Amino acid sequence: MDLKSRFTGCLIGLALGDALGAPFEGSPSGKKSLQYLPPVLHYSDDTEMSIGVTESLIAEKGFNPDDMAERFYKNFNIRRGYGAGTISVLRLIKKGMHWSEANKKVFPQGSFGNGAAMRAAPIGLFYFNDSKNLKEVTYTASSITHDHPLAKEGALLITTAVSEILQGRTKEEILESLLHTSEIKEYQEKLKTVESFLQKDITAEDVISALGNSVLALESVPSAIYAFLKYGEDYLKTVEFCLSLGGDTDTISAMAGALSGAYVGIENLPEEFIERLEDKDKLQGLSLELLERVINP
Ligand code: RVK
Ligand code: MG
Repeated sequence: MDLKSRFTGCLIGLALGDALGAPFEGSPSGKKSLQYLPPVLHYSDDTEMSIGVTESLIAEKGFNPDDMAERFYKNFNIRRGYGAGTISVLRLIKKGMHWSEANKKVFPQGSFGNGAAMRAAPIGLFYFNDSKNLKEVTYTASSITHDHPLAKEGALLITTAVSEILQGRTKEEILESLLHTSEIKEYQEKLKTVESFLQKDITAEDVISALGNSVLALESVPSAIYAFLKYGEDYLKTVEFCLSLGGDTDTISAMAGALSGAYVGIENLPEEFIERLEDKDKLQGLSLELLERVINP
């Protein structure tokens, strides 16, 4: 599959997962109907911040944390449903405080919310062939708002998965690589649970109790990875499983949707929903510009 299809599939897959999940945020577990959604599918903070990450990588021809931080607050629209900690950090940065100071003002050890992992996929795209920079950039880009190791590690799992997908790896190889990536015990244990869940018949309730469905990185990134590894060759099935978890549905399905979208390519995403996705042309354009920067640095 060509890189164009994977880059676009990843960014549109993220935004569509976010937009399909947003109406069900905070819901209880159980199957959700996609029949009665509004005509335009609006995305949330997950996509708004992913746009900031992508625009920054394009404009700076690579990673510049100060530029990325500036784009985060310039793009910031409070109606998109940001986490409380991130709202405060972005406001401090806007007032002129450097991000490396602002990121410790709300939570002294940094946030361990999933707000860094939800926007990390474009970093995985940009550095898919550059494992040396992938880790460092993922950590620092996370730190802008989420300085806690659990938040940074969650983001690294997402960028690593994206880069493995772009390299054409099988799902078995991707899981193997993730098991080696994680240096944090809590993530290692959850990924081993993911591995064992893939061998059995597992319900949404099992995933919620063992892996989680909350706004915390440790309680959502492993669930998104499970959804991708279980259902990833079928984008809509992947998203529908994420929605059935309830809780932080938009972010879990944004993360799993980015992975599935990169895996199957844009041609295999559901057209009837993409047509209704807010800013779909802008997102497609950004993904192609990002690829152009990778090919012609
Ligand atoms: C609603 C104690 C901490 C913590 C720490 C808790 C949006 C806080 C997005 C915090 C995302 C929340 C989702 C989320 C998350 C984090 N000590 N508690 N060190 N670190 N928490 O505010 O950008 O959906 O209760 O940084 O990660 O779409 O408010 O937000 O799905 O986790 O919220 O962490 O977004 P934040 P975020
Ligand atoms: Mg959101």
